Amino acid sequence: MKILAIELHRVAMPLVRPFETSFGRQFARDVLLVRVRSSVGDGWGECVAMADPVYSSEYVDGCEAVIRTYLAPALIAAADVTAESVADLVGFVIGHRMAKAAVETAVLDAQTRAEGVSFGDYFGADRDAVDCGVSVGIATSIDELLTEVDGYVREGYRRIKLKIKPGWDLEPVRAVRELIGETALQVDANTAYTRADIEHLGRLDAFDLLLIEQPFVEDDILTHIALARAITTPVCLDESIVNAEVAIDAIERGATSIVNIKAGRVGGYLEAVRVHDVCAELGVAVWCGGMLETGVGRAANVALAAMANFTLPGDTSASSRYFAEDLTEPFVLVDGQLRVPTGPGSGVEVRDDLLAEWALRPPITLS
Ligand code: NPQ
Ligand code: MG
Repeated sequence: MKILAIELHRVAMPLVRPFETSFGRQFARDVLLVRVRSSVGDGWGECVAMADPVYSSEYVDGCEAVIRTYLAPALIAAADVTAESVADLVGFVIGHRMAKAAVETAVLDAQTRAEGVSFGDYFGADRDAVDCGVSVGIATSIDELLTEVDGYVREGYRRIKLKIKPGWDLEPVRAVRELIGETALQVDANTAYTRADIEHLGRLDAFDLLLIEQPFVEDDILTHIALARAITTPVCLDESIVNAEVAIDAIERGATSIVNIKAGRVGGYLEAVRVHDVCAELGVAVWCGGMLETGVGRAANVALAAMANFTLPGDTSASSRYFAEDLTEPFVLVDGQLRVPTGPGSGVEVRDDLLAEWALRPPITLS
């Protein structure tokens, strides 16, 4: 296809409740959406970067700058663009994987819509619905946490994930384990601990957790290896896994025995499929992470999570977990699952009324 123009839309999505992690509290999702206009039709991609560089080095204004200055001009100048060639066309830019992923996804959406192929078929999904978990933020009290978790269990979520940090770990985990009985439970530290905490984290072994996610800083594979050797709870990397080669390295060295896959973190859905494949070859189960996506990103995540080696419930929650109203038709939990869209491309349609209503500024058109 020929890329005719790339539009950057900036939307503020109000969250149904503030979401607190070890790196801060979010009240709204300030999201960048990319629309490509091409010779074969339009496509959408969602950028998962946050407003501020407090979770990843990438952030929304930075992603916009990289797309405007480098990625969009490279694609618009190319004689022919396919989803499979985007990574090479933008490969001269180092890093900026979240920005690249948003653009590649928009091209993939345009391409597969034109071909009448769904994302699920394109990725090689082997089921029509996926098991869903929910990520639960740090609360202001144990009582408040239990009320929130109880609501999710009643809604049917098949796994609970608690955000933890030093000072908010053993007690909330103990209380939630008591509340939910045998329901699957895991924790995510978002890099909040250090090597000195290994013995303390070993106390989580008492609570029969599915895994502990990213306890240490992302570049520090060695400390994750030390933890994995010291405790029985499986260690799972998120922020550290930036491509398939790093996944192989971390797995072979014993730093991670389960892998969280987020397409934005690895530079796009094509690389996410590669991470899935190498993990499958190495006998390592994967699950689909989440970044508070609108329906645009959620649709792609649900399709990815329907691949064979996604054997654990993902952070692919229903739209209602985050938003009273989604930018697309809402994803609704049915018996703890979300259905994989079957229409061409991502299979969802962006609501122009909400896109305009929640816009932070008029769209920027690059051509
Ligand atoms: C994680 N996601 O697994 C991330 C962290 C996270 C669902 O726990 C705005 C944008 C706010 C991205 C808060 C979940 C966010 C965000 C948390 C990502 O580590
Ligand atoms: Mg995580």
